[in-house]
Amino acid sequence: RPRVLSGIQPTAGSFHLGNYLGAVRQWVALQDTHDAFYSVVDLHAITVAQDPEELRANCRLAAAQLLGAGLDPDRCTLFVQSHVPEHAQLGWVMGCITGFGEAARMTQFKDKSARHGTEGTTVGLFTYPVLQAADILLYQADAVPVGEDQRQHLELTRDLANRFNSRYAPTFTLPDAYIVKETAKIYDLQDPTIKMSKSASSPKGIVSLMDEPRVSAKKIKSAVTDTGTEIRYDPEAKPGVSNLLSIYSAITGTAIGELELSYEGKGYGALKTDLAEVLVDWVTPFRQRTQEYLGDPETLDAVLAKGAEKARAVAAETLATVYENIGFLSAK
Ligand code: AQP
Repeated sequence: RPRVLSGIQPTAGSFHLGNYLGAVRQWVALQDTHDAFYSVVDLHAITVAQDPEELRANCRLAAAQLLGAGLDPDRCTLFVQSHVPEHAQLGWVMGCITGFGEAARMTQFKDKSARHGTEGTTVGLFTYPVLQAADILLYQADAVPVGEDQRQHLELTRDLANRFNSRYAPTFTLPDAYIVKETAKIYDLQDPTIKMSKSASSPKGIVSLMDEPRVSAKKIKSAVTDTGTEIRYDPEAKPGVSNLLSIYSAITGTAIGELELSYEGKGYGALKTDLAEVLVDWVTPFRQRTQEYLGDPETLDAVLAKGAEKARAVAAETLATVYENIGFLSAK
């Protein structure tokens, strides 16, 4: 079976609709076809300041949401990044083959550092994509299911893997980004020209999956649409309506063309009302399942402990090969 690896940060508590449709939904599907490794990437989370108690709670909340979304610990390996020390270890090695200028070209870093200012921007935020490369390469992943915003980081990962392989010895599998076009970028409900984002969206622009469903329904109903009345998928001319159609189609599995036909002659209000209902129907059981996992932290922690053990077995093997190929003296 080909292998997949992906991660999600335990920041901001609830996942948002973009995280789910862009990434987590694919994670669930890929459990059936791939040897799947999924991680709550807490080392990445601390690239911006975190409150310790909140971080701990958010880590469990992230794991519970992943299980609530349908990850099955018997069919995938679910683990917390800091439980597998090889991530930080390989991260260092990767940093030593990354050019400063190469890292400085990452657009996510440019965006985030612009938001945090010089003092608020950590070295960790700068080397984030280097650690991400280590996350992926440790597991010899063939594919990495992510949203469009991660494409550039995936290209860096491939460059670093290639560089290491040719400088030392063939060591790493070159991973491909696994990006589902239709949901690769879910947009902010209030500003459909920017992606829905934990850190950049206004509260009204983001659907947080752990919010009361009626709150999310209200946000859908007050989403910004476009001038005109026609319900048509046209991201250039009608970004707001197109975003709603993408979300609708992804949740229900109905093709966008079919949705366009069924809303012919109807107004934006009808589309929003129906989408709000569809969202509530999906998110209500998701929240219930997540809350059940949260209510049983012992089981949750046991799942994560078992996941870490499985992940470590793979990660340790790769790191040993890396150390050997670099020329480190064996510790034996
Ligand atoms: N709007 C989005 N549409 C599609 N996919 C998205 N992802 C994030 N936003 C969208 C994907 O979600 C996965 C987890 O991402 P993360 O843990 O790195 O979360 P994030 O990038 O911190 O999420 P945000 O909301 O984008 O946070 P900020 O604002 O801090 O950057 C990834 O696969 C990502 O592509």
